[in-house]
Amino acid sequence: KGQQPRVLWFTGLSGSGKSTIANLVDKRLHALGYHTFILDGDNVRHGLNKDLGFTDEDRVENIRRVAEVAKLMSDAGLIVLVSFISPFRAERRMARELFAPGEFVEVFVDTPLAVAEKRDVKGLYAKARAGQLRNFTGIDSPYEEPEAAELSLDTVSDNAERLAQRVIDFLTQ
Ligand code: GGZ
Repeated sequence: KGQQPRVLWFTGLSGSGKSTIANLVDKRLHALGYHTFILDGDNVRHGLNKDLGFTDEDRVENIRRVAEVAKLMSDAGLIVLVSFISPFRAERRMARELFAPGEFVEVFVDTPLAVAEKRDVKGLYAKARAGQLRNFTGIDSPYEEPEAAELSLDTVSDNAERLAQRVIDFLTQ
C-alpha cells in the first residue's frame, strides 16, 4: 500500500511512556496495513551504538546516528517510530532537518519528572538520586522540553491507549 514517508519522533524522560505508546501506535499502524519499524534503545544501543554511553557528547552522537538510520528507513518506504529520550533541542532539530516538511512528527511524551520518578519502573531514578548512576536525565543531566512539537501527550490525564489513538488520528487526518 502506498504510504507517505513519515518519522514519528517520540521524545521524553526515562519512564515517561515513550516505548509503551510507540508500541501501541506501531501495532495499530500495522493493522491498518502500513509498513513500520521501531528504533529504540533496545535495538540500537545494544548494537549499532553500543560504543556510546550517556555523556552529553555520546547522547548527541546517539541521536545523530539514529536520525540518519531513520532517514534511510524512511527512504526505503517505512514509517519509522523513533523512541529515545533525545534530550537536546539542537539534535531534534538536526533530525527534523533531514526530512521534508511535514514528514517529521515530533511527539512529546509529556510526563513530569516527579511522576516518572515516582513510577521508577526500573529503579534507575533511585540509583541516580543515590549517586550510583551519573548523568541521569532529569537528575544530573538536562532534558530540554520541545517548544513546538506536532503532538504533546499528557500521560497524567490520559492513558496510553487513548494517546496512541491521538497519534493515529494525527497521521490519518
Ligand atoms: C538516562 C539512562 C541512563 C542515563 C541508562 N540517563 O527507562 P529506560 O532506561 O529504559 O530508558 C533510558 C535509556 C535512555 O537511552 P536513550 O538512548 O533514549 O537516551 S538519549 O536519547 O539521551 O541518548 C534508561 C537507560 O537508557 N539509561 N543510563 N544516565 N537514561
